[in-house]
Amino acid sequence: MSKLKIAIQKKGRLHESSLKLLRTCGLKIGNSTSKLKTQVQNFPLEILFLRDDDIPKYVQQNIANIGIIGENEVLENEVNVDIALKLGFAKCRLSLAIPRQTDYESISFFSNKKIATSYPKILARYLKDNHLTAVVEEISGSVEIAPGIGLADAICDLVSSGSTLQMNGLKEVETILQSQAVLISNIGLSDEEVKVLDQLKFRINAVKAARKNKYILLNAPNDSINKIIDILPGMRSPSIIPLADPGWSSVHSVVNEEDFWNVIEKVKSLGAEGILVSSIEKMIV
Ligand code: PRT
Ligand code: ZN
Repeated sequence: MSKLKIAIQKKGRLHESSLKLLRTCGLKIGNSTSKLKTQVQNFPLEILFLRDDDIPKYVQQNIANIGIIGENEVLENEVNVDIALKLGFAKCRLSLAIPRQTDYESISFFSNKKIATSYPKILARYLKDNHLTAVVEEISGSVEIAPGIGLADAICDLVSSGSTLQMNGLKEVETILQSQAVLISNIGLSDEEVKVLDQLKFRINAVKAARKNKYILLNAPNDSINKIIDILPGMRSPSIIPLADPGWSSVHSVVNEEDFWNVIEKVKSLGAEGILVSSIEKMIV
């Protein structure tokens, strides 16, 4: 079977979560991740540890066949790679922010203003799409201090909690794009390589589905079972097992985390008791 090379960030925000995802997929990865590369012992994969800025380019050139990277880097680097999967972590947005005291009415505020950013290409495209002319000042880091030191009128930077903006006296006024970690792949992989990629995607999807769902077990009076089944659809339908106590059954199902509290309240009001909830490690749908 052919082996794939995957590039992940050497250190930084994506490093730990990328390794954790691969390990949760059952991949045995040694602890010496300070090296440039390491072999996965039980899956045809070699891991390369790189600066995140270099990953899109390396995947485009097929030096690494696949990679894990923020969507923002894929868009900024304007590379031709496939986005194989969205991974659901490192969620953030690229936004425009201005000093807190400055009045803001509409995007035309930015006309002829100076905007500091590490994302000059995405920003230039956004300005063009909105028919605005502004000066883009490219800086490689600490973008949030630019207005305070008089370098720019505004910034365009990644935001997650918003506390960096707040600490620097800035307010977010426009969102340019939403981003999260993605699995990217070279567009010319061989059939054999695509097979390995598909196996990896299958495992990642199982991990993602498991993270979003909880396993729920409860006891319910038989006369409300039908209503409970409607609330707890499960993967196909819930399992109903009679209890030794006549008139009662045990219900096993899967609930989406987003509906979780809502579902619990409803089943409780229908007489459910002894509700147990546990996390799911893998979920193959
Ligand atoms: O060294 P290397 O070049 O590999 O790493 P890097 O320093 O360029 O990247 P790194 O590790 O900081 O971020 C890697 C990726 O994480 C980014 O490309 C994004 O896809 C993703 N990500 C998610 C973020 C954030 N959230 C984030 N909040 N990247 C950066 N930030 C920064 C932001 O630039 C700002 O300075 O965090 C600050 C804002 O955070 P809040 O929580 O205060 O709003
Ligand atoms: Zn970087």
